Order: sequence, then structure tokens, then C-alpha cells
Amino acid sequence: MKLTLIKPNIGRMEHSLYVDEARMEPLPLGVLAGLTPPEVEVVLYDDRMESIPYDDPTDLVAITVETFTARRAYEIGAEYRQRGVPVVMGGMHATLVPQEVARHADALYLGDAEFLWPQVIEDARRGKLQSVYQAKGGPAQVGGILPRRDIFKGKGYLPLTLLQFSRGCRFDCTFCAVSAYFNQTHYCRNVGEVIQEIEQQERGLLFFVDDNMLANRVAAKQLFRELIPLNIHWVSQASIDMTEDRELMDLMVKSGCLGHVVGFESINPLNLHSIKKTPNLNGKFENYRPQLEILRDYGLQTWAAFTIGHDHDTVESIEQTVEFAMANKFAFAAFNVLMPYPNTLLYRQLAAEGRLLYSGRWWLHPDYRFNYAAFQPRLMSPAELTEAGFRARTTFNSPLSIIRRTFDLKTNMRSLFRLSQYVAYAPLFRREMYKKHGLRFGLQ
Ligand code: B12
Ligand code: SF4
Repeated sequence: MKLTLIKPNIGRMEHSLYVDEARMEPLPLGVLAGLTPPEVEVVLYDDRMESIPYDDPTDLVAITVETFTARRAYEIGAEYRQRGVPVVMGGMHATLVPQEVARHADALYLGDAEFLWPQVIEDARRGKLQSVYQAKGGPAQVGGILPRRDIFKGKGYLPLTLLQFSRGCRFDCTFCAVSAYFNQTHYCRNVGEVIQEIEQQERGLLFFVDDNMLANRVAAKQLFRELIPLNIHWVSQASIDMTEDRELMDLMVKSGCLGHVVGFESINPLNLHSIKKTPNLNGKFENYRPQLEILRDYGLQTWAAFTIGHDHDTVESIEQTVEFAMANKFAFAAFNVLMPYPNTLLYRQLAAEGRLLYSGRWWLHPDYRFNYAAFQPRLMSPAELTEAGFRARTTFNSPLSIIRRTFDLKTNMRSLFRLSQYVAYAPLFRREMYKKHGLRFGLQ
């Protein structure tokens, strides 16, 4: 039996194909391959940079679907189904919008692959694929399942290993697909199994793709103690309330942490309240000053993630957010337009208020473009929000701004390794930012 795994691209640029030069290994497909019995031949095609050989014989196609890749995933699925090859779709979007995805697949898989994937393979082998596999979200790779990383070889991915310590998050920010998928639960892996996984891979730079790595501080500390002797460098994603716990911060930095993607979202507490970003609202809100001092004292290279277009945002307040990011010399920053991801509370709120654009299903609409506003903001027009987002990104990532941030003694200049990471990634992310703005969804 032969299984073909597909990671879809978002789409294409106005006049040419989009090739993602900052592509990372598609971990969900590595996990799927790891769960597949060894006698099954497995191939991976990554639509972000290679063309898919639809006519190569295969017995089953498995596609991972996120909201922004759904349109392209359906195009790819249709090609295989026309050739009589059964297609299984799973992933975040499949789980959150099952009725839609089911129309484009022979089998729909809901939840984490760990629970029922071996059964899918067995059913496909017998020609008895079911139309729905109803699994759930839970702890990753239980029993020491290892992702198959050999399928990533030679595909030009960034030189860092993606892995998971935990999945999900205990908070319920209204815009977050993760809190919808995991129902506000945070699951940690067995620390011994994580250490074994790190030891069997080859790299010294790791990316824990956890949604909020520090949501369980006791478990995180246990992991960090065991990471210290491994002498690795790592990055992850975590909420800013980490700064409340000095023991956690000490162990984290000793264990090789270079920094986190931190969801600041907004510098206006009214916005933070409206999206229920509770980890940012602990105690008195002082514009993140005390928390940022702690992050900088520990030398962390923070990737600050802002969402723009909240109900109290204006074009001016977005400009102030960029100034805040520049003044605090974040190593990296994202200014993402707030997106109504399906099945989130934000989506339902905006739908109830009649504020969704593109008939609500922006991810399928032929006119929607990446980074465009998909809803009517309260205090500006959608076009103003889209433009303010683009300006924010171009200002923060301008050559002068990149150079100014390079010489930050507390973070980027703290060691040669940190400096090399910043110098390698800042220009790359700038290039990708320009290429991605306004991408069409799908190729057709
Ligand atoms: C790592 C990550 C990234 C990395 C990319 C990683 C990569 N390999 O390319 C970076 C930082 C670059 C990134 C970028 C973006 N990301 Co991102 N990212 C993640 C994150 C944190 C983890 C994904 C991951 O690898 N998890 C580990 C794997 C093993 O778990 P998994 O993907 O959930 O897969 C499991 C199940 O879902 C299921 N499954 C998945 N696929 C399939 C397929 C089949 C057939 C089956 C049976 C099962 C199955 O089984 C798997 C194993 O249990 C997720 C959050 C999340 N929890 O998903 C967000 C997430 C996927 N990202 C998101 C977004 C919005 C983006 C951006 C659009 C942000 C932006 N505005 O630029 C970009 C676009 C990326 C692009 N293509 O350009 C959203 C998507 C929302 C949605 N509804 O689809 C998420 C969910 C974050 C969130 N909080 O909302 N991202
Ligand atoms: S803290 Fe982060 S991961 Fe957790 S629900 Fe909020 S946005 Fe999602």
C-alpha cells in the first residue's frame, strides 16, 4: 500500500506562484507518517515549493487542512478524486468546519491523528474507508510515537526541528482557533518521551510548536530541568504571564530558551478585555512595562504577536502599536489583522452583528486576499485596516528598523548564536512578508 501526504500552500501571488522560502517541516504529516504501519510506503509532497505529481500511482491521499489553506486543499483533493484515488482530510479546519470539508473528501478525520489513524489505514487497505472518523484533541504522541522526520529530508526546510511538549491552552481568547479545538484544555506529554525524541533527532535548535508552552508551569519546570544537560537552543510560544514566576524563567533560560512568540495582541486594555486575553490582564495593566523588563533582563528575543482591528482600534492606535514595538526593540513582530476563524467565539459575535464580509466564508471567496480584513471594524473601514496592517509590517521590517534592532545588547547581541539567528531570520521574514501580502487563496 502507498500513502501520499500533502501539505497545501495558501495560494499564489498576483502574477506568479508563491514559493515559501521560510517553510518549516510539516509536523502533523510527520506524526501521521509515524503512526502509519512500517510496511506502508509513505511519500510527502509539500505544495509550498514542489509540484504534486497527481498521476503517480497511490492508494490513499491524506491532506492536512487549515483555514487559510482550505481552498487550495480542495483543489488538490479534487485532482486526486478525479483519478479515482480516495482522499482523507483532517486538521484544524476539518475539525472546526466538518460539513464543509466533508464535501471535498472521501473521509473526514476530526481531531488528533493519534487516536484513530491506524484504523483509517486498515480500512483503506480493505477498501472500506468510512466517511467520518470522530477522534478528539488530546496529549500528543502518547506511548512515545515519534514523527518520521526522514520524509522531510532534501526539501529545503528551515534548519530547526519542530516538536511538541504540549497541546492546547487553558485560556479562551475569543479569536483563537486553539481554544475552540481543544475546548480550553492544555495537555502535556510525558517528559521522558520528549527527551528521547530530542535525542533521536540531529539538530541543536528546536521549535516547540506548543500553543502555550507554559500553561502548566509545574510540568514545564520538570521539562526544563531535564533539558538543561542536553545543551540545546530552543524557541516556543507562551503567554506573557510567564514573567510572574522567576523560578520558571530561570530554569527556562538555563535550559536553552532563546525566546517565545508572545501574544500581546493589543496595548489597549479595553481591547484585551473584549477578546478575553486574560493572561495579559493579570494585576494592574502598566502597558506591559514590568513584564517587558523581565523578558529583556533574561535576554529573550521576543517575537511579539499583535492583532489589529479590535473594537477600540483606530488607524492611529495601530500606528502607536508599531511605535510601541519599535521602542521595545522586539526581535520580531507580527501585526496580523484580527481574523474571524470559523467556529470561534469572535466569528459568532461578528456574524451575529452582521459584520462579516465575503459572505462569511472569506477563506473560500475568490476575491479574498491574505492579510485583508474579513470583517467590518468598528472605528475604520476594512480597507483602512488592511492598509494600516501593511504599513505596520513594512515600517517594523524596514531595513533601518532591522539594523537598529540588531544592536540590542540585552537580546540580539547577547551571544554570537543569538546574533546569527537574528541576522539570518529578520531579512528572510521581511521578504516573505512582502510576498505574502495579498496572496490569492488557491491556484484557480
Ligand atoms: C507551528 C505553527 C505555525 C508555523 C508553521 C509550521 C509549519 N510547519 O509550517 C508558523 C509559525 C510559520 C505558522 C504560521 C502561520 N500560522 Co500557524 N500554527 C502553528 C501551530 C502553533 C502548531 C502547528 C503544529 O505543527 N502542531 C503540531 C501538529 C502535530 O499538530 P496539528 O497540526 O494540530 O495536527 C494534529 C491534528 O490536527 C491532526 N491532523 C492534522 N492534519 C491532519 C490530516 C489528517 C489527514 C489527519 C487524519 C489528521 C490530521 O493530527 C495531528 C497530530 O495529532 C498551530 C496551532 C495548532 N495547535 O495547530 C498554529 C496555527 C495552525 N496557525 C495558524 C495561523 C493563522 C497561521 C498564519 C496564517 C498566521 C499569519 N497570519 O501569518 C501563518 C500562515 C502559515 C503559512 N503557511 O504561511 C492558526 C490556524 C487557524 C485555522 N483555523 O486554521 C493556528 C491554529 C493558530 C491559532 N491559534 O489559531 N504557524
Ligand atoms: S493564550 Fe494564546 S493559545 Fe491560549 S487561548 Fe489565548 S490566544 Fe489561544
